[in-house]
Amino acid sequence: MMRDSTVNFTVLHRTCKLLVLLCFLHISVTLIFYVRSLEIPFAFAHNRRQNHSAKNLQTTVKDSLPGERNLSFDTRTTIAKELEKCPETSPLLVGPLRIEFSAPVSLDMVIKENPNIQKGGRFKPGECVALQKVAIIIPFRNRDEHLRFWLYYLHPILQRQQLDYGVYVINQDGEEVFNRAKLLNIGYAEALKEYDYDCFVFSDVDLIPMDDRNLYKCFSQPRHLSVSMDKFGFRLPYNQYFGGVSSMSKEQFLKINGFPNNYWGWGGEDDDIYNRLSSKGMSISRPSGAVGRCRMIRHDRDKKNEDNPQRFDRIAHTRETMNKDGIKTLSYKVVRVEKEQLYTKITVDVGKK
Ligand code: UDH
Ligand code: NGS
Repeated sequence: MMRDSTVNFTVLHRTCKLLVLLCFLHISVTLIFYVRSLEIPFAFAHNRRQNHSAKNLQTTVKDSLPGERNLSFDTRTTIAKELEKCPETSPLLVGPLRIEFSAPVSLDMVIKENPNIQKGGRFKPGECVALQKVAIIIPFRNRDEHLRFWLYYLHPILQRQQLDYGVYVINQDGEEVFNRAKLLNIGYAEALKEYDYDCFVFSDVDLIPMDDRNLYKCFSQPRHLSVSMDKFGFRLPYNQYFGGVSSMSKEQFLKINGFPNNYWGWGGEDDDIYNRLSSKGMSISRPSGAVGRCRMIRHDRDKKNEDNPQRFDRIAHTRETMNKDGIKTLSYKVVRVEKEQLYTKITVDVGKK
């Protein structure tokens, strides 16, 4: 009897041990599966975050993840590369514009109304990759009031045109005779030091387009943009007129050796540029008279910009002089570079007559 109960006890003991072992095994397996089940959603979350970032690259900088808003201009450039190209015709254009100069404008006001302009007067669209990189070059001296109007009207227009652009005000230092064409050459050279521009718009500071369909970009031929000015009764003063606002690709500009450096004072330099273009077999592209309407801000004659008495003789010899005088022989000194919010001001010593 005693032996039987001992045997039973031993069997029971073994069975219990087996059960405990089984329980332990079960718990271990359950634990392993539990831990793995925790890793699965983690892995999903990880993948989803990556997809989300990729999607952002394809949409706009404005849709960026928190923390991306403070990206530098260069980082935003990298992101923009993933966007689609902008359309040939921007959907943001509105057509004819009301332009008036009766009430003065302040720079603070222009800055507030154009929050997407980057320091130095740089902009690129957030929704697509601009078709051209455009440097806008303004020859300048003592025309601050005109510059404020120009910035006030042009920044919104250029943004609606979906351009990747920068505004460069080339300020002639000192009191010597003004040299518009040389300042434009300097603007070309200085802008290229900063960014890989492929198009250059040369604009007087006192000319404002009256229609945003007048595109400040480059075309297959050099472009004349200020074709229909109020002061000329909204028509060209003469067929070869190339003054005011014009645009040229880098290639077109280099083909004519840039602009002349030796037109001191008023007049003729734009005719010389026209002669250069036609001598190289290029024609002038223009918007229609309606789209090309523009207003000039009335002003008194500037000091140190009197009529250049040599201009008629110079324009009679463009073909002979253009290879010796131009961007290849440009010489000047940069006095100061100021990165304002709405433009880059480059003060230069152009030398004297
Ligand atoms: N500019 C300045 N400061 C000057 C002179 C010229 O900023 O002291 C710039 C400015 O961008 C201006 C451009 O150069 O828009 C052309 O100047 P301009 O004097 O040649 O042309 P604008 O149409 O005045 O402004 C024309 C004066 C009328 C001359 C008539 C001659 N018979
Ligand atoms: C021509 C000038 C151009 C000038 C144009 C318009 O006569 O440089 O008038 O001038 N050519 C010569 O003098 C050789 S404007 O009325 O805008 O002052 O751009």
